[in-house]
Amino acid sequence: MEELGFSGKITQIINTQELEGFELGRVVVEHKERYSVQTNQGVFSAEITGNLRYSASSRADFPAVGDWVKLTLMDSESAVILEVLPRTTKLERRAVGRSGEVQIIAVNIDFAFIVQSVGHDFNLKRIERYLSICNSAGIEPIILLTKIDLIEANEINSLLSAIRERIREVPVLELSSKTTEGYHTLKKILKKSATYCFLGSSGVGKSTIINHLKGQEVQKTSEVSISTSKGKHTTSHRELFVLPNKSIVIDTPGMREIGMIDDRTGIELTYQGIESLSKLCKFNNCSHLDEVGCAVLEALEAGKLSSDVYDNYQKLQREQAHFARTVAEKRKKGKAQGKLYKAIQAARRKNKY
Ligand SMILES: Nc1nc2c(ncn2[C@@H]2O[C@H](COP(=O)(O)OP(=O)(O)OP(=O)(O)O)[C@@H](O)[C@H]2O)c(=O)[nH]1
Ligand SMILES: [Mg+2]
Ligand SMILES: [Zn+2]
Repeated sequence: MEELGFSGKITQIINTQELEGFELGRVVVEHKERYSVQTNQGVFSAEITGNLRYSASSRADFPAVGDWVKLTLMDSESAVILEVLPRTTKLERRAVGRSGEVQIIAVNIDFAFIVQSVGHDFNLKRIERYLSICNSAGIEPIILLTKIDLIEANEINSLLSAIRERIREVPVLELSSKTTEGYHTLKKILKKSATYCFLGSSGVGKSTIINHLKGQEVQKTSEVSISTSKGKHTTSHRELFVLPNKSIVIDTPGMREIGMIDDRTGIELTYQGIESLSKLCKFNNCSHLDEVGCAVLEALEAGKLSSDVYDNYQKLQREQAHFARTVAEKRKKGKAQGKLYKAIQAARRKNKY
C-alpha cells in the first residue's frame, strides 16, 4: 500500500474509515465504468455496486484514477467497489460536450506536470489554463518543456525567459527524451510516495517520459502527424504507474480543451499580478473592464501589464462565470421539474387516480 502512495494526508483519511472485513485499493486504470484496482493482494478488475451508481449525484462521484476505494473481492481476479474514499485533491475541467458538467481528470494527486513541447505546441495562454485548474485543486504545478533536442540552445533560452517573464513562481524543467537531457533533474525532484499527473496536448511526449522513468515500455507512443504536427491521441485512458523510485505517475490522454469550471480561486492564484493590482481599484467589485479608477486598466495603459495576460485573464473569468450560470440554470430547471413532479404526485393522491 505504501508503494501506491499510502502516506501523508490520505493515511489520516483512511484511518477514520471502517474497513474491517473489506479490502482497500487504489484505482490504477479507468475504462468506461470498469476499473483496475491495485490492492495488497494484486490487481483486480472491478465494477461499482448498483448502490454506488444510483447514489452518485454526477459522474464526478464515480471512481477515478488515483482514488482510494473500499472493495469486496469476488474471486482471484474480480472485485466490487463499494465506496470511494474521500479525496485529498481533485483535478477538474469543464466536461467536453456536456454543458454545465465537470470532468475529473485525476484525484489524490500532489503535483501536476504541465507538459508542452517546443515548437507549435508552445502556448503561454494554455499553460495559464492548466495553472488555473491546478491552483483550483490545490495541486502543485511544474512546467515541463519537452523535445528540446529539436531547437538550438538560444531558442530554448528565449522560451524559458518567455515563461519566466509571465509565470514567476512555478518551477520549469526542460527535457529531451531523445538525448535524455534534463532527466537527471527530473528524477531528482520526483518524491517517493507522491503522486504526479502528466497533463498536456496529444503528442508532446507524456507517455514517452513515463516509459523512460519506468525503464520499460509500459505505454504506447506514436509519431505526431507530419501534415498538422499534432499528436494522434495515442493514449486513450488514464493510468497510474509506480516508478522504481516509488514515485507514482499518472499518464493521461492529450487534452484539446482545458475549460474553466465554477471556481474563481484558481484563476486568482494564477494571475496574482492582476489580483494585487485589483486591490488598488476604486471599486472593490471592479471587473477591470471599463470602470473609472481601475488600477488594472491603468497598468495596462501604462504598459506595465501585458495585454496578452490581461486578455487571457478576462477570457478565463468569462468562461468561469458562464459555467457558473449554466450550472445555476440547470439546477433551477431540475428543481422546477422536481416541484412539478411532486405536485402531480400530490394531485394523484388527492384524486386517487
Ligand atoms: N524529438 C523528440 N521527439 C520526442 C521526444 N519525446 C517524445 N517524442 C516523440 O513524440 C511523439 C509523441 O510522443 P508520445 O509520448 O506518444 O506523446 P503523448 O503526449 O503521450 O501523446 P498522447 O498519448 O496522444 O496524448 C513520439 O513519436 C515520440 O517519440 C523528445 O524529447 N524529442
Ligand atoms: Mg500518451
Ligand atoms: Zn479594476
